[in-house]
Amino acid sequence: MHTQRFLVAAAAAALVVPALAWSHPPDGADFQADRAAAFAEADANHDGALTAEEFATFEQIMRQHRAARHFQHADADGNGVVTLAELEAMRPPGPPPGRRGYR
Ligand SMILES: [Ca+2]
Ligand SMILES: [Ca+2]
Repeated sequence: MHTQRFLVAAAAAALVVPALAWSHPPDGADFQADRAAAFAEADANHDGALTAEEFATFEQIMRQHRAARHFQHADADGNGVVTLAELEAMRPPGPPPGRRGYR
């Protein structure tokens, strides 16, 4: 019955591998978590909806979160500061320079 035991172990391994892959969620999941956290933080009266004033706070928090994520991404060696070399080595998240602005 060694074969059966091997199959169980293989099945368990197949379940573990996708779980490990989730420990590094894609940016989309990060963004959703950020948005949920920012919403909760901005909803000052906790009624589950944002007034115009609360929405302005929400936007401000989202900007800060985005800046913090960009900073972490730019700080390649993780020493807490971003050098010009690190900025130059980093792939820009937006459109390439010279093609700024939206249509
Ligand atoms: Ca509210
Ligand atoms: Ca650095």
